[in-house]
Amino acid sequence: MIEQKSAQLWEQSKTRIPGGVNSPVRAFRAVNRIPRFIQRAAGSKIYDVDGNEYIDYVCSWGPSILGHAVPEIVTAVQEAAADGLTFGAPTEKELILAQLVHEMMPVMEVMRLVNSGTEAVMSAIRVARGYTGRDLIVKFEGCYHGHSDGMLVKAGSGAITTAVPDSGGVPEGYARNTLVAVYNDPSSVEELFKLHGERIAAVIVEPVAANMGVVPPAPGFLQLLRELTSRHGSLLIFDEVITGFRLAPGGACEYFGIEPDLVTLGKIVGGGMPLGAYGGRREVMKSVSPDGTVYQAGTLAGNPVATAAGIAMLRLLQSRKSLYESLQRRGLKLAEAFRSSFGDRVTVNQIGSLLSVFFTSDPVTDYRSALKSDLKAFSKYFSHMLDHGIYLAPSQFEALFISDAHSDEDLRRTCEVISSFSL
Ligand code: HOZ
Repeated sequence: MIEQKSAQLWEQSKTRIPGGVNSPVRAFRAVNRIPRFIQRAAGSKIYDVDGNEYIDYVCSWGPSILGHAVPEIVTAVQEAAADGLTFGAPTEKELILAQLVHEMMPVMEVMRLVNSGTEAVMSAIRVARGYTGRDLIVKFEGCYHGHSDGMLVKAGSGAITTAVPDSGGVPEGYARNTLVAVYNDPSSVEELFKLHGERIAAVIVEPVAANMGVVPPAPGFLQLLRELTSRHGSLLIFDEVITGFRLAPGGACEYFGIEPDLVTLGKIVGGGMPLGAYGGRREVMKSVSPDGTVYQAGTLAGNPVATAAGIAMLRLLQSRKSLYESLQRRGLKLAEAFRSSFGDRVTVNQIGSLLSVFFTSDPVTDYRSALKSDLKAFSKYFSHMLDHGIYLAPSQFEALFISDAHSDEDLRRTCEVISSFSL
């Protein structure tokens, strides 16, 4: 496979951009390969600058659930752009998008549009603190909630991949307000509430952890979080940056039948454009300025082009009634292919259109069990897939995303490449 242009661009980019990339995992460091510089994408395929075609299972880390360059979304973007790129003033589109989000996720009674998942989480946490008058936040080892200071404590995603789960540059004072529990371990959360219950503003969780690889919640775990937070007057925040509109039209809230107090959304709510949102119970969101004292603002918040893409995306999702069953069918098919080809050398976690193959025979239920994976084996598998035209996240600790654009032929080819791999 030719990778000459990617290699050149990467070398040049390293002189101006740390690691040559604008987000660490993209450097392919964990898999020791040259990152692909992407030229364009369409449907299920992504094309690099050397002219290679790949079946893409990164899907821009989630939002391309309908595939790339969906005509309705592209047209919405073009039309909105022709009317002006940014106003720093309210538009009707923001209201339409907020109403659509509420229809699909009723728990989002009131919401703010922001620019990314990181911003959504940072703001939701501030609201939780402002509303409760408390400082402490509980997060889970290996869960990733963007790169704001307080969330880079035992963080997942690129933070595990690059071996800095506790980032440099985070003042100890910030980190001290973040308590860390073990995903899927009720006693670890109960213990924190026993010790600090009256000081905990919120528990934030990825309802399906997808940044230590995919780790679904054990039965009853999310219910326990709901029950404990309610009992102690703390808020429950679902970080649905990955699960929102992906697991079900109403995300994990609908899938698991749980109503958190606040929800955070990222990329997918903007149809793949830079947009995020946070929101939830009206009473809690009353804390946000100018109605309340919690300050959060931004010229690009609710940007008209991103909002137009979000509206187009959510309308499409609403119109495709069998989308989620069909994504689940494809998820099961790939999971089965991995299990039958790799046997008990791997553990495959799959839920709907999210999947991870862990190179360990033990069950993966939390951060520590995910860390038992054989990273050399992962790297070999990644290279095999890449060299055969299958584009996967370059880290053991990320998800494989399936989209509606993945055709039967794409799946057949993917299964063929999987079965030709030997460790
Ligand atoms: N941390 C992101 C995935 N969970 C990676 C984002 C990117 O590189 O675009």
